[in-house]
Amino acid sequence: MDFEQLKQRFDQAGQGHVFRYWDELPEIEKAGLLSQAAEIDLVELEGLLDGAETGDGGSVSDLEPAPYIALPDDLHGDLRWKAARERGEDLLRAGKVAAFTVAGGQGTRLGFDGPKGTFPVTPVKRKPLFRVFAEKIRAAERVYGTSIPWLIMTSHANHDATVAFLEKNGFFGLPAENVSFFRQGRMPAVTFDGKILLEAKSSIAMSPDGHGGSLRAMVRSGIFETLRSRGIEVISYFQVDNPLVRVIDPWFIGFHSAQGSEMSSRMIPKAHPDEKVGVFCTWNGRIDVVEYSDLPEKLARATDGQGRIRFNSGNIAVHLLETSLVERVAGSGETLPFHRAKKKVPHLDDAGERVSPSEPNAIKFEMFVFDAVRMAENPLILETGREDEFSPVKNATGEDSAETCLRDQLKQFARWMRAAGIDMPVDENGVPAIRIEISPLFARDEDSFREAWKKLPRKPEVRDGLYLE
Ligand code: UD2
Repeated sequence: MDFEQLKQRFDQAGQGHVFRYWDELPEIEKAGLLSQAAEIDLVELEGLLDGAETGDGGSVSDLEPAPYIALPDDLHGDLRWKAARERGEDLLRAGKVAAFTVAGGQGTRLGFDGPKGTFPVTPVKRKPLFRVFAEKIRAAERVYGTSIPWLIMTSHANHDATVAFLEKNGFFGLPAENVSFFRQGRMPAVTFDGKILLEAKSSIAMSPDGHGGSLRAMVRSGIFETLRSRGIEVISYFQVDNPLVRVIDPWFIGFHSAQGSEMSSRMIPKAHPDEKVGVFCTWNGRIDVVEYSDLPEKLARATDGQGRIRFNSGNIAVHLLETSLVERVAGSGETLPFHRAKKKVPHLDDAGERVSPSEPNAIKFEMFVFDAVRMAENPLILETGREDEFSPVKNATGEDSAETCLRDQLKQFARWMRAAGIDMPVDENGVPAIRIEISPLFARDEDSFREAWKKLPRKPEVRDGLYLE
């Protein structure tokens, strides 16, 4: 679309000010501004400004905790879990599963300069998050004799750096043709009265449209079509910040498939009422996720008859998405709702001066992938162990930091080793005194560790810095 056409559209939508400085811009900056403006769907934006489409609303008084399938006491003795595992393994062998990492976030809280997936996270080798996931995928490929495509969603800000990092590292052993990247969409920030903000004379204040934007970005990029043509049916979705995640989980895939679920989610019992995870609820007869910031304090603190947290079902952002759901939600019919957040957005004022506000001055729009749960047929929620699957790196210090994540990895490795009969002293919290690391290529869980250890012809000395691959 050329400038005149775009300008006319923006004028009609009451957003013509975006081109206020057009005449004074050098050609190259004009091109940049045009391309940003062309990215904006003015009809969608107008709908949002009218409040027609929003993730808010409804009455929380109708919320009930959502039902879920609990972890059995004896995972191996439980026939239902065994059958699920076998079913999941069949789907994996048949090549029906892809892995998908959302890595478009800005990682502001961590204060790390670079894409979060490049953050060194493991105790001995200091492997970056992306390498941990790549090794988990390679391990599953080996076990199931299959090929698992890996999709990575980036943002405009981190796309080039992310691609360059994986290329430089040879995709950590995965075939290049099996790793695909796509950029997520963006939305403009608007003032409280709906005017698009400029961050510079030639640039609109745009920001990522949330991990929920991943579904339509996947379709728009053409990668979804490629997945379909490869026969993929299930997309295993996880966040870039959690190295403990079971990237490929046969139990989960099996339960998902047996129930004919279009979207399944792993849950953990919340550690405490203020833990920053969304909660699975039933709302108006459908399963839904209420984000922690939206759950009224009274409900967050409510307990059941036995003193346990009533809204207990924490969302760790590990989902399985059926391709049929992605197609529907990312298509032209139903779309995920946008959530609004009031933010401080630096911008140009009326005089063309740049201001950095000290109070929220603008609205940003984001979609959340978990809103797809309520659009899914037969959604399923499956419990998992926190210690097995969830220790995200979000903050520079304190809860969910690099330090807590390191400790949780060490605890997991020590647990596997002790279960295999190895002498591994730990403190009262289960943390070993020495640094050890087990590559996903050596073992994926307690059982595969026991097997792999048994097979080792010469057992290595258990000492600080032990690394098993
Ligand atoms: C998210 C969930 C929370 C819980 C928690 C578990 C939301 C709103 N909340 O909290 O309920 O499940 O995770 O760890 O999701 N991302 C993008 N593009 C974006 C924004 C985020 O790719 O535009 C990615 C980001 O790279 C990360 C993930 O989404 O992998 C989560 O983002 P976050 O760190 O902002 O979410 P958080 O910690 O508030």
